[in-house]
Amino acid sequence: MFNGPFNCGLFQKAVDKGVVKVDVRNIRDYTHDKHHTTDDAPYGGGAGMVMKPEPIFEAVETIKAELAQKEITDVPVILMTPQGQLLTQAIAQEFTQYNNMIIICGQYEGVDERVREHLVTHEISIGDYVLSGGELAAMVVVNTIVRLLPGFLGSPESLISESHTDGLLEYPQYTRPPEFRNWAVPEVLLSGNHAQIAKWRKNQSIIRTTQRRPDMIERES
Ligand code: 6GU
Repeated sequence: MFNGPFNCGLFQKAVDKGVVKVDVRNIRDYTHDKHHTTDDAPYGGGAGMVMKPEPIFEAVETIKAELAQKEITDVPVILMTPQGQLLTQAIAQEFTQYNNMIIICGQYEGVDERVREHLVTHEISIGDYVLSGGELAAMVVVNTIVRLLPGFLGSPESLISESHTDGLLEYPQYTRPPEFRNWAVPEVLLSGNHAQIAKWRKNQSIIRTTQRRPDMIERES
């Protein structure tokens, strides 16, 4: 499941350049019964299954021990869950401070509460909707953080003006040709007047954000 997003395009390049290293583990490898059981019925009854604590603790503790051999300690342990803190650009930026992180992909039905209480340091959700498992969400989190790391982008300046970085959506972008099917590129962009262009772009960002995401304008003021 992780092969697509981590093994193509810019992300693959980042892996090749050593910007990031991803190590995917299968929780089933940390079970000891014949059926590699990772979940069980909830105490108290109810629908669905709950992920058992033992394989998750064993997996995370094994990884922590491997890292400790390399003198890496205090690694954050993130649980992907729809009950977590909502991922934002600011949170992604905060996570760039860590050189290592362990991410647990929970299943929607949930993980045993003792995992949250005694193993996990952060809980993250990627939005107010429900995925069948935390894997896709984990890939979103990793991608969002890793593209901010030095060496990921060819021109890191692209990070400055993009949507959500300064609390506004990005301005409209155009490239050649100057006229396509009678639709012209705004004059100002061809003017070479950089002050005017900057002013136009800022204005467009504000208009766009007001129209599409009034909640973002309110949050800023
Ligand atoms: Cl982190 N997990 C699941 N299962 N669903 C989600 C989510 C995470 N974030 C949004 N929906």
